[in-house]
Amino acid sequence: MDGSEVIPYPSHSMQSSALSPDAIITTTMKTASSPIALLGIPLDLGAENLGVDIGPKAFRYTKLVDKLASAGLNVTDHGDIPCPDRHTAKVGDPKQRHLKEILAVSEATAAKVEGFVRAGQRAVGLGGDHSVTLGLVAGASAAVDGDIGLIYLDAHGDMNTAATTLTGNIHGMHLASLMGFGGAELVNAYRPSAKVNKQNLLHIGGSDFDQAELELIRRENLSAFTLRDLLSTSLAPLWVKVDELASRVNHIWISFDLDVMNEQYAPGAGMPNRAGLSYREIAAIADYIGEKCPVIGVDIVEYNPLLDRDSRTADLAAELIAKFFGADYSWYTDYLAKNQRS
Ligand SMILES: [Mn+2]
Repeated sequence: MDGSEVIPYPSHSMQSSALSPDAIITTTMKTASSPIALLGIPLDLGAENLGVDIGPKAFRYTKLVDKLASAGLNVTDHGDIPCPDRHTAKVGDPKQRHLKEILAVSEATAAKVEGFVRAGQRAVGLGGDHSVTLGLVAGASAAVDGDIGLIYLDAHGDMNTAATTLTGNIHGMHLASLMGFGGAELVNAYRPSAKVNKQNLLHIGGSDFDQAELELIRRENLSAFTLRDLLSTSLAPLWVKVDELASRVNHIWISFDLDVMNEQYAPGAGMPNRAGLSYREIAAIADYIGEKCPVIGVDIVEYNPLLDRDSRTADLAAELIAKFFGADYSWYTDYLAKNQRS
């Protein structure tokens, strides 16, 4: 074999690369747009996983705002919504535990978020258990007259009602409430009626649905791209669903329960998950959403710092918030920022 037969190595490998030059340019040209208002909701009354109430404080200790700023995002921290302590709060209705307190926190949260969005800002909500999403989405929805899609990443359905719940914990019900299913108190939180049209939900990464949730999904023809769908088909069908949603609404809220991740990548979750998404899967999903969707707000919920290891979960959360907003923060961008010579 003589040298003339050698195939030039770089051109061949570049042509077969999945990431086209166009995609590379798009990725590096990401820039920040409207300012972002950050709000903590240190609520744990919707769940029974002790430790999620200190999530917002721990996110701040791990310099979340600085990380997002390094991604080019203009973030202002508006502090925390005051939340009652579980040791003094009364349970009330055992089928909707702490309903009264959760409604009060939801209304205060919604009023803040409605104000942020009406002022042209995007929002970040830090949980707290997942019931904080009730107020966050209610506020965003009010500001845009209900023209809102909801991309909901969670291992669970969160679509029980007081009639179907097995635990009485509201962090398993608020998604049903946001779409108008279930008891009047939760459905009518902040504003009367549903906050999100059921056709504008995209649930991603589910693996542990209750029977009543599966029945609701089938009966109402809700859109869910489950972990099994992902493993069966990979991500291309999800891109179609994301594109469809982005074409139907002018605003999208992203709700991210850390338990959608495999526990290797997010050990600090309220309910650590032995199944769940890998880092490369969520990085690709968040990147795609950030590129294609008009994201008006992001919540990161069920962060339990007591179970985190080396801030791995907090770092992942910062990276995903940046990606969902079309920016970039990662180990790699951090490395570049620290080693830039000019
Ligand atoms: Mn959840």
